[in-house]
Amino acid sequence: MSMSLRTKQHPLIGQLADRIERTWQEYLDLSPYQIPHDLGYVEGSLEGERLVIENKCHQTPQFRKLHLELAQVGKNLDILHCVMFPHPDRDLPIFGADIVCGRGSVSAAIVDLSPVNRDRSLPASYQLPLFGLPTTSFSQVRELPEWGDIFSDYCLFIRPTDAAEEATFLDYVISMLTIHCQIASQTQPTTTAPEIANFQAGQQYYCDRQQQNDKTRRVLEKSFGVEWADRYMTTMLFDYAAQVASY
Ligand code: BLA
Repeated sequence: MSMSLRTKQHPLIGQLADRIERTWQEYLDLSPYQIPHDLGYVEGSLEGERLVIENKCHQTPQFRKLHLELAQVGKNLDILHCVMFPHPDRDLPIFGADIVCGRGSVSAAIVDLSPVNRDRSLPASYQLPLFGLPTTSFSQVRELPEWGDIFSDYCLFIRPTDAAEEATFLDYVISMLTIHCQIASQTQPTTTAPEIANFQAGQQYYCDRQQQNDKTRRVLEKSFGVEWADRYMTTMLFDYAAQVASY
């Protein structure tokens, strides 16, 4: 399960990518997910620096798509992006994480379990385990952007300032991911159409909001152009199941 970029990136990215994959393997029953044929590995350099993207995806009985992406812009910008989209017939939040490193230091590290049901609350089964997460303290907590109303109270958005804070962030991500995988693997599908429509609408809202992240869009546009960036954001990064899948 090795990806070639990770050895060239900021060490926090390689460490998190390895631990995410190990956690998935430990708790979930992974099978292959078909990435659109031209989007697994992409390279571009239109007007800016060279952008290299490596994607890896899986699916499981609970998740429509587990997506881990590593990207590198020139020599100076390293990115890890991870999103777990549940099948829309499960009352499961969306796990998402993003790390952006510029010139050797991490500028943004974010993780969340974002609720998708109508009242935007996490399922009851998550409350106690998440409440039990160790409390963290970081010297630079960042303010969420305007489109960030999708994130839960457990969202962590920081700029780690030293190795100890990086390690604390890493542990928090993996604790949250482990809770999610454990609960998800015991969750049964819902069969009522209104509930499925509710979860689907929540996932769509999440994707619509994430597509408003201009910082991501601009990086992609600079190397691949406006149209390609839009297609990538809507089909690879934040696509939602348009119909109830037949599985
Ligand atoms: C911020 N995302 C950013 C930034 C860049 C990217 C350059 C600005 C860094 C900073 O403010 O310090 C770029 N992120 C990318 C690119 C990809 C990517 C190019 O994933 C993929 C190819 N973003 C996500 C997910 C979350 C997320 C899953 O993809 C959260 C779960 C959040 N990224 C996120 C947030 C910001 C950010 C909240 C800060 C936005 C802001 O401050 O305006």
